[in-house]
Amino acid sequence: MTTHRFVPWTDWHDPGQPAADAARDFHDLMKRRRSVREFSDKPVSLETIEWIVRAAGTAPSGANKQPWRFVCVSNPATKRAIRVAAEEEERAFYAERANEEWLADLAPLGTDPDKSFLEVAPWLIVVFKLIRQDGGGQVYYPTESVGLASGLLLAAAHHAGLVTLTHTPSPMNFLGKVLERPEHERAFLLIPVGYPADACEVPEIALQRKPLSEVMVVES
Ligand code: IYR
Repeated sequence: MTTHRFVPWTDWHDPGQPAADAARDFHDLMKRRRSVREFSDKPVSLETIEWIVRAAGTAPSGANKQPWRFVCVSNPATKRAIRVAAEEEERAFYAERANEEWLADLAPLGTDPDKSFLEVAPWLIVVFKLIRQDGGGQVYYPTESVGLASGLLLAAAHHAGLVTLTHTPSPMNFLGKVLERPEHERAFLLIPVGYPADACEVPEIALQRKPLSEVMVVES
């Protein structure tokens, strides 16, 4: 029988200030994150992207199976192929797949089938969910796990002074084809990463967040 070792854990993060102050500071940083569609072509180093992906990979996951792959694309030809394929899906989405309510909800965002940011942003991080381990073993709660990792990825990029877009071309299976990923990897999110364009704008609704009273219920 295998013995499962436990090891002492001592590097718990002590913020060195009251928890409420540390929590407020983090909130003040995170509230400045916006989904951005106007990117600069200013380069971002591979090292930066590697640290961001490492941070994403610290997320908790079902039975610690870490069911994710982050395909990081800076190659212009590959970015172009992704843009072309994404725009084809998006044209169908805007012309026929989306219903009236969905289109009305998107109107304030000003989105359309033009996805030029997919070629402008220096990096596209394509997040894949593993529905089985590479060796074929089971994974658990892969959707929750990869969602958590993606959230950390967005926070890590923001912390590094970069901007992101959580892009969900629909359907997304073209990404597995363009990037020649194996069958057990399912495209989950397409995240352009870079710097904002000069005079970058975001929709006004991107500034609105629900008040605590709407999102929080306290039972004490
Ligand atoms: N995938 C489309 C539409 C879209 C859908 C949602 I929900 C958004 O929050 C934003 C866009 C597009 O990217 O244009």
